Amino acid sequence: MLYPIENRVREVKNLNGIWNFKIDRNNEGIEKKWFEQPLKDTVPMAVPASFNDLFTNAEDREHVGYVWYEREFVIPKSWDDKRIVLRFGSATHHAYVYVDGVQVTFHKGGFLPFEVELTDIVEKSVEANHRLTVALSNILDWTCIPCGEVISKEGEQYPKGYHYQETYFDFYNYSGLHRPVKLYTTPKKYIKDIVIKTQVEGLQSEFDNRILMTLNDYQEIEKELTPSAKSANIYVSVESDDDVMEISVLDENGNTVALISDRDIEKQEGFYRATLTVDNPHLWSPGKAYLYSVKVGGNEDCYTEQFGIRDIKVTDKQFIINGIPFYFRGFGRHEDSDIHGKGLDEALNIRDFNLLKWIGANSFRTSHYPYSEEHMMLADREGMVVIDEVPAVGMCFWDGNKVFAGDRVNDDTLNHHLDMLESMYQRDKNHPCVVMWSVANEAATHEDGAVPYFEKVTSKMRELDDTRPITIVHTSGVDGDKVSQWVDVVCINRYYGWYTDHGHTEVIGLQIKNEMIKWHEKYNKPIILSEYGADTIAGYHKLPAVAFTEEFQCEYLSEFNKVFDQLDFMIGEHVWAYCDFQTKQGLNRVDGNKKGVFTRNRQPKAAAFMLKDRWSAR
Ligand code: GCB
Repeated sequence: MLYPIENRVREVKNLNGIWNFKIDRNNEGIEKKWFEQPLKDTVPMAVPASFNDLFTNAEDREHVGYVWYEREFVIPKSWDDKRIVLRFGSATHHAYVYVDGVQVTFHKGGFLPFEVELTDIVEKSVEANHRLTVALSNILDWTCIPCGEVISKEGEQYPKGYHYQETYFDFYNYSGLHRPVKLYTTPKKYIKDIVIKTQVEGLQSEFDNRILMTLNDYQEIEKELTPSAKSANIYVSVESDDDVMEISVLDENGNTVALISDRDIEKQEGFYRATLTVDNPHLWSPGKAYLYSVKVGGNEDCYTEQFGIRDIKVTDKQFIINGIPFYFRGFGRHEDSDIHGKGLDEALNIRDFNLLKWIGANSFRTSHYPYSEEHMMLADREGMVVIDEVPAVGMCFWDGNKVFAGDRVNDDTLNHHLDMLESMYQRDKNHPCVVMWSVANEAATHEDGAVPYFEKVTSKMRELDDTRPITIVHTSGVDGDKVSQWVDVVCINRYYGWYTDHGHTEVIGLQIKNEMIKWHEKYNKPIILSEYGADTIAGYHKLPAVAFTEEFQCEYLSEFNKVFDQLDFMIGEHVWAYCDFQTKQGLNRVDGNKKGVFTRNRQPKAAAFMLKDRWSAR
């Protein structure tokens, strides 16, 4: 799916701003056809934003079910001959969309974009002004990802109608129109999609296969080797109902470095293919981004898509980017901030990337859902390596109850999961920052029912993309896990000394080392510790350290880090978490999860300086 861009034949109109908003307290609006008339008794609401933290009362903040958004938009006369599309960056989680009282689309899945063509609808209307209404539900159940269920309780202990949204994941169920809403135009015959794959020839940064044990070893080769290659083949495949006349590759300065025109383009029923070659390409490398563009010129339409040239290989002990073994240092993160919730905040994103660079991080995982397109574009530009995760989270019970036995995760969940993989791939396929797909976080992969489920999930991901490795992020133990035969890299979340043997940092080294060795013996694949961390209250100090102090977080993380430096198959450390974030209320959550190395307001705790010291190249 292409991102809306502006050029001489395409226009974009932003529908962000203040919309009318109404909470559907009895979840009756759809039945009563609220969409047919302008909404009554509305309050102002910001888009993009989560609606939750903008309210001052619990009833509105915690509303379970539908909320309604409404605004007007105008189609300028100059758009008369254009194809007009309405596009949502995301709507969390399920949305019915109406224009002038008529349903134009429905979308399920809160973290990926969707769009609908409006040309016919607006053409039929004599008015320039149109009413856009969105009925948005934040209910999570077992037919969707993330999974959840609405719990109702009755009896004399509970007020009438008592219910709440239960989730089995650790972030607040922020809801709303979280990402930009846009109208855009294309010519009537238009370019539908562009897939760009690259193949690097003659890598010259091949390293000498010495054993890489410590983070320092990786930093040495990072300094020694400059990624370079003799040439690169760029395979471009375009889906279009406009005739494609020219496909070219532009460098960062806009110079054409390869071009194929009409008669050399392979054509087959709406699909156009070309292979272009770039000599001595600038490679897209971690921390050293270089972005080329493919420009597709049609008879009527034109689209320019950025991409990077880079090579990825995975061995039994290494993750190799452009011939150079790569060590993931960084975080699991969240799109989360005060007031905005999960709403896109471009200023916050810039601060985040500046902090990631300051601390010496080279990568992050989009735990636990694909982040905004604007976020991914920044990662491309900043050379930040990304593990892109589908919103498959909340598929595990900690009390021994089964999730994959049939009555919870079911065929609908699976189908939705497969749809979301496809939609994530379609959105992010051309981003060089994405080096690996994560198809789930902490699912109960020790259950028998998880086996057929993840066989389908992993093969779908491979069918979609034959260029990137895949992973599943585990909570299951090494003996129980039943699915890692299908992944390329084993990612494990571990909290030794926190959720087990709480406060005892002296057990961490032994426990993590023993376990990592067993995982590697079992699967012979490289391992990333994709989460480890301790809740830490900023400004809370104690000597000797106790849990929740800044000193404890430093000691805790260091115990893990020491072990990573002793195992040559460990290829990364992603601390949980980048910064503090909001969760549902819970006995072990004091206004959210405090495992951040930065506060929710993006200021450093002591561990940030400790990690900066470890991660920064010398
Ligand atoms: C995990 C989850 C993450 C939680 C974290 C924690 O394993 O993947 O979503 O926030 O643990 O802090 O408990």
